[in-house]
Amino acid sequence: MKKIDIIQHILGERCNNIPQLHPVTAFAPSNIALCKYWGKRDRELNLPMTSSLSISLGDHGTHTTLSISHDANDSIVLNGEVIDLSTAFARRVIDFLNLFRIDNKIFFHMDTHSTIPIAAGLASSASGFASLTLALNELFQWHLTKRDMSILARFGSGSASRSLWSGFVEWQRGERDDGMDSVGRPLDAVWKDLGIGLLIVSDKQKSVSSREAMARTIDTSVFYNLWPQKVAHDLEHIKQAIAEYDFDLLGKTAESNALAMHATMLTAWPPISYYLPDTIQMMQTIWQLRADGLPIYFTQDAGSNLKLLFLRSDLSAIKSVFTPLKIIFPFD
Ligand code: 2P0
Repeated sequence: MKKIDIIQHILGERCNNIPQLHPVTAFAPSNIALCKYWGKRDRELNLPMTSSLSISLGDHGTHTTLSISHDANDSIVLNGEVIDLSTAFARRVIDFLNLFRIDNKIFFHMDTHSTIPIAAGLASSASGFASLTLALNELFQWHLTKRDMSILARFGSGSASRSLWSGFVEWQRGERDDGMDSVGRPLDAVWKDLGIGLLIVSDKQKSVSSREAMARTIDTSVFYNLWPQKVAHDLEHIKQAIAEYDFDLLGKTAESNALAMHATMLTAWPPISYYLPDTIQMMQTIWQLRADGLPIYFTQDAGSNLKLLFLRSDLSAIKSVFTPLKIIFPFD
């Protein structure tokens, strides 16, 4: 199954819509998975092996302005800097835009700006491709539902399918080979006191992309077989925790899920580790604080930085231990 066939199916006659002449701007939030997406069942369509569940980061994310270019090529500006079109970042954006050119005659100018510090490892592809999809929807006046846009955003990056909504979002695995049922779905829940802290351990670029790490894990780790079982268990507990505002259940499940994901990578070959010595040090600090009675948990993605989970009532205690710390209350 090809992406272009799915796009034609979703857009129908709208494939030929003439783009607006003025620039359009769209915003999508970054998201942090509490139950991770780790592994694809279809690498062309970015279809996941399992469902996943995230929390969006309020007004922290990516603003993308898109217009039709008068030049005979695309141009990309990222956080005020013109990007060389031969870079991996530009190639990925251009490959995505290639899916939406009418008769290959249209070129785009994309100006994208992240409100999350790049060092946080969260200026990620998720909010980037979600905001680009929203901008395309506006530019071409497709009037798509968010559900359909989550399918298109997924073609840029799997986790982008969760960045179309605020709050808690489940990306449902789906069963179909064409992925028409592999979509984001917002949960009807507000948790005002839930806090997220971005703990920067290193701002260095990771050496293995998450895309490569997922593929290598599936291909070589004997532990990967256990991952779908782990996710099924964790998803159920995270949904229960959200429904009952049970912070300890939420934190425990999210932390354990992240550790299990990293365990599958450590047992891949060649092995993959996103841990730096300071990552381990911070984890031990968190475990000690918890043993001392402070309810604080972490999650970790495909990078060395940690994301803390805590309640608003513990904000000052947490700030006194971790500096500098970027604090976000996703429902404020
Ligand atoms: C997640 N990650 O659920 C997981 C946890 C990283 C670790 O989704 O290949 O950039 O573009 O579909 O979405 C990062 O992977 O990968 C990611 P592709 P993506 O947030």
